[in-house]
Amino acid sequence: RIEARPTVARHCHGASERLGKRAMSRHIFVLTGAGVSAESGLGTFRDKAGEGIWAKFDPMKLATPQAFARDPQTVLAFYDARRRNLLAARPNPAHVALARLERELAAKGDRLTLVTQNIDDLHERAGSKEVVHMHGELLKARCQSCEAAHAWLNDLTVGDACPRCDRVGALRPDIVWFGEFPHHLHEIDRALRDADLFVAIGTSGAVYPAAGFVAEARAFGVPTCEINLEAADNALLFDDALYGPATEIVPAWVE
Ligand code: BV8
Repeated sequence: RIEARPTVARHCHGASERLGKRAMSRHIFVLTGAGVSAESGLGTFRDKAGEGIWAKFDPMKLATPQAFARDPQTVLAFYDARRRNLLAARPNPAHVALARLERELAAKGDRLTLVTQNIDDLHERAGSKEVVHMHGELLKARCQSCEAAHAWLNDLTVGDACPRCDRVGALRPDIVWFGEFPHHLHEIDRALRDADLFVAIGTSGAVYPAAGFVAEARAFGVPTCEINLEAADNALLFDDALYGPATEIVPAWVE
């Protein structure tokens, strides 16, 4: 476990400690990745041991619109398995701590912007009220005919009809695949500009545009902190870092 680098350990101050110092209202921007849900058993995509999801499955064969057009059944089976895994999973102390941070900031007239790359609902189940899912949601299906999004907890099959327009065969997972535009980028950009602190938690910094948010924050003069199990691909762009398992580091940081 690498302790925070002493030279720049100023920015990963505990969130509440920052509140103590606040001269004006505080706005903390948190970006989470698969690492925040790893200890809930959901698995990550890339890890140094090469055990991640994308080590077992080829994302270009499962997480692109072309893959879905070519072989929808295989893509749907991949997401059905992950949906069943998610429904059996529980939020972990890192999710709970971030939900608490949202409440504590709001109670003082301050603000947490929580943007997640994750398609799970563990932030919501832990009590977070405002979650920006930039890569979509595993528990939703979207109709490619009428564009309606529907809560979807069961397996999704090609023959399912859209509950709104009844069109058969038009439903897809409401997930942003590689090559597709992530959701809410304007809202994210505005929040990044306005933030007093940018914190990335449990993300490898391998996927854009999310991996570029830290550079944007720096360009806006926002202090940046990485909370991760190990240094991300873009670790050098962070002013400060705290390393260790999210279920330990995040509750301590929120303290
Ligand atoms: C876009 C949903 C245009 C699916 C995901 C060629 C063709 C098309 C596009 C591209 C291309 N080449 C490059 C691109 C861009 C591409 C990209 O970045 N590719 C990478 C691979 C180079 N990006 C896109 O296609 C995006 N769209 O570019 O549109 C555009 C252009 C400009 C501006 C706007 C738009 C769309 C990307 C979204 C794809 N969908 N997810 C699904 O989930 O199945 S991405 C996928 O990676 C995951 O969903 C995940 O959200 C995301 C990022 O991964 P991480 O969350 O960081 O997870 P990872 O496993 O990598 O890391 C886990 C971290 O946790 C590690 O650091 C680990 O150490 C740590 N950890 C582990 N355990 C713990 C822990 N930390 C704490 N505690 C622990 N216990």
